[in-house]
Amino acid sequence: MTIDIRPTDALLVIDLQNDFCPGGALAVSEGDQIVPLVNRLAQQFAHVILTQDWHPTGHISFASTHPGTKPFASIEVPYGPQTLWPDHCIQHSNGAAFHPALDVPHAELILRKGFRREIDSYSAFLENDHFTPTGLAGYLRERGLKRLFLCGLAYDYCVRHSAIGGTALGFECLVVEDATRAVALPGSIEDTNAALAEKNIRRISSADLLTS
Ligand code: VGL
Ligand code: ZN
Repeated sequence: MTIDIRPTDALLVIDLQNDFCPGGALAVSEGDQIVPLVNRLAQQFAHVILTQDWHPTGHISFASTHPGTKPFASIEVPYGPQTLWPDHCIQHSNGAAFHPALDVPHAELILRKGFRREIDSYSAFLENDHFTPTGLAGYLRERGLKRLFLCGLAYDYCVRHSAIGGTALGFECLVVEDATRAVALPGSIEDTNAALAEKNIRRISSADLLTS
């Protein structure tokens, strides 16, 4: 079904960065394949916001920070469980840069997240301590932006938690499923589908937004 884009809608492009694409430190299978589609989607929106995973060295989410651990394991940190990752999206590195083919010159905000060494942030709204806001909700409210279409990487981590976090703060969030790709750890896609369904967050297709 076709969804009409309103002046108070925004496209939220999550973490379309080199490290999440093939060849990157935390490569998501086919992560790069969504770039042309994201570019086309962005052309439909007056308002586009990009997020950028932006970690310092020694970040709490890096397995390398915790001797004796391996990437993709889970550990307990002061705010609860935290999945460990390979070092990725280090501030100012090429891996943290947006995919070179991402072409959204009219993007209005680049929101960096995960920049505190002691707290990871999957959600574009709330860091993983479930307490520290990123400021995005205030930005959207001040700008009168109410409905968000989410795309980017990764479906089962930052897209998932951003959609759920935005919904909890009163924004209507829809996930443009074919404009995402997943890390796909065991069960993570199924968990994400269930978590989105529980919050009544719709998964739509880019075809619902692209009329031509
Ligand atoms: C992400 C794992 C670690 C994401 C970021 O963008 O989905 N996943 N950092
Ligand atoms: Zn990260």
